[in-house]
Amino acid sequence: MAHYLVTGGCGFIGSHLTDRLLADGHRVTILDDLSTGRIANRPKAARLIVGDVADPEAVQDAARGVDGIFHLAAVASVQKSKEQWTATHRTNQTGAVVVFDAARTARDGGPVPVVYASSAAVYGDSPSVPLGEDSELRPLSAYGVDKLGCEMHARVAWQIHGVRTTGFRFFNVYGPRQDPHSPYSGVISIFARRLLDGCPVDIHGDGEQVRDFVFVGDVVRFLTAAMERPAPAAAVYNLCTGRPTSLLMLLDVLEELSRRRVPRHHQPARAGDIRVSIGDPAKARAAFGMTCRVGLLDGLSATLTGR
Ligand code: NAD
Ligand code: UD2
Repeated sequence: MAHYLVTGGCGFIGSHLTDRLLADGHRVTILDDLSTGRIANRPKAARLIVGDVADPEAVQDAARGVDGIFHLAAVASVQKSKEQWTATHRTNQTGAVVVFDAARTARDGGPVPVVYASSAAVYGDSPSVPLGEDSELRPLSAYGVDKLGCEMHARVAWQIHGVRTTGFRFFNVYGPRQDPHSPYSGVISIFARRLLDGCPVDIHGDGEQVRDFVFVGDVVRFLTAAMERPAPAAAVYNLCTGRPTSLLMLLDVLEELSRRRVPRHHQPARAGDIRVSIGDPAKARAAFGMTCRVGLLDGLSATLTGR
């Protein structure tokens, strides 16, 4: 059994990943500053170090002796990267460099593999549909640029320092435990909570923007598979379903599932918002021999019931 470091392990995706790793019999150390993550998300069996992923000493200490690192700590909000440009850059890009650097000497002075979260935001307003890994990269936000920077530094980690890295461009991940109370959280968690509370929802723009929603359990399956079979070079894969859902369609389905209707308030579109984001899952399917298997109806039901 292995010992893994999970940065951001008290967050939405990181806590699901930690659950899986522990269930598989591994040891887990979490490094998290609890900025958006919650102690309550941490499985008791995981060791928690409260610290900043952009602090080299904290990360080196946390990584000492581990067999691999899952790097998920980040400011996950596109909107926040607009409001707090410098601070999010420090976490999102410097944090990744610090992690790759620590991975160089983590075990017996030698390198350990890193599996890390990139994002579909690297494509920005790329005109390709669906988006393949070779599509043009035209990030529209500081968040997207920083995630692209992570991928570039991952190449350095491999080519210069021999650290094997696998990056996943997550599309829009959803599921239980995604914080419904923060305006910076994912749209599904916000809409689901509002419906259950009978409150109006805000739709930014006309609601015809399209996303590729991925259930968190599927994300965890790809992350663990990548750690078991680390990529030989600094490979990057889409983590997506290939299925488009507009915001208005999403609301219709949520209303049907919850048997509730709420008023829809249209707000101005967010600056830097991507219009159409649909990924091509073919490269990841070929590499890992699997696909995202949770459909939107099942995933939304699980989200609404919190399971
Ligand atoms: P989240 O906010 O729930 O989790 C992020 C975690 O990182 C939190 O626990 C937070 O406290 C921690 N963190 C933030 N800044 C930190 C710092 N400076 N030092 C240490 N810990 C810090 O978000 P999430 O949705 O679970 O996102 C996980 C990863 O996936 C992020 O890298 C995010 O950019 C990426 N991602 C998420 C989505 C999505 O749809 N949720 C899509 C694409 C990429
Ligand atoms: C998500 C991820 C981000 C990133 C990207 C990948 C979150 C919080 N962000 O960004 O980490 O990697 O996917 O492409 O998970 N919206 C509303 N009303 C609301 C909230 C959102 O209309 O109350 C709209 C928003 O303007 C956008 C869409 O819903 O058009 C999705 O927004 P989001 O914040 O869930 O995710 P996104 O795609 O900006």
